Amino acid sequence: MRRIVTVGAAQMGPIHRGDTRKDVVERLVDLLHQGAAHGVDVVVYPELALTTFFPRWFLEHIGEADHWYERSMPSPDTQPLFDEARRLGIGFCLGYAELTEPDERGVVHRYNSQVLVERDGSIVGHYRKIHIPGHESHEPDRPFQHAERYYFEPGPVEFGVWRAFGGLVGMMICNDRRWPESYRVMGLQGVEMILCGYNTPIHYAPDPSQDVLQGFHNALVMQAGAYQNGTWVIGVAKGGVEEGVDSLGQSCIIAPSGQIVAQAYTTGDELLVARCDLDWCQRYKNTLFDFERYRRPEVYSRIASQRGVIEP
Ligand code: CDT
Repeated sequence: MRRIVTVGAAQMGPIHRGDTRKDVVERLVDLLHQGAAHGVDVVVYPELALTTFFPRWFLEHIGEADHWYERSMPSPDTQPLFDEARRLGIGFCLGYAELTEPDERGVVHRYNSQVLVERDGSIVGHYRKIHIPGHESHEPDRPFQHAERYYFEPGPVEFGVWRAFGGLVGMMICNDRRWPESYRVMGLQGVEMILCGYNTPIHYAPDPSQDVLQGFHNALVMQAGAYQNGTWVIGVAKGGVEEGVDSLGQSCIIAPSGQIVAQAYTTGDELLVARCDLDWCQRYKNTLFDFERYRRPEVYSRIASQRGVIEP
């Protein structure tokens, strides 16, 4: 019996500042219903799928941003999505801003998170974004901010892989997809499908020559990560012009061969569907990327011990 997982990549168009959670959850449920019509097993939503991409604004008092975060998952506003998904027998992966309870020192933590839910409604995994891009303080020369490093702490736990949908499923969020270590840490746990939501502004203020290459770089990193680890990669955007900022669409479903098997053709709410054969991963994991046979961890020590460049 081949292990086929039918995936719905639920790209979203813009979410504006005035949109309520109820408005947004209705859109998520609509995409879920589209998935049900295609017989999907799991629907993958973007990074920060419940709100506008608020790190584009810098609020002097971070507590004023708390309304953009969820204090629990499911939260009261997302419960209808959990209920409908369970009724339909469809799993999902949802990106959201997480505000924790105070820890033992009375400190709350803010993470850019994703939750993975099985077809029976149980939460199988929770991931907190590890690579946080952008800047920590207000940068007045930018046309818009990318203050993720102000709004989110980096996730403290390494990339995980969970048993779900009959296979081995991992998660990453947006900027994580640009780092080969993200894929490899999951590859070393046998990952067969990586779920990745993203918000990628077209304009990159530190080097605008990259603007025209956003789509190329998006595909480049995810195709390479899929191939080099013999895994499916599902990349799902929140695209389009949101509060005046244009963001990349081009959500895609990538096979373990590195080939794109489905790609969004709009920048709005759009569901891509693909039947993903998890057993196809073994063609790569057992041959060119047979890690046990060919990897040389004894000469890779810098990868895990050194952060920046040390020139010879
Ligand atoms: N959300 C996110 O991580 N976006 C980044 C934008 C580039 S860094 C300002 C990304 O890697 O797509």
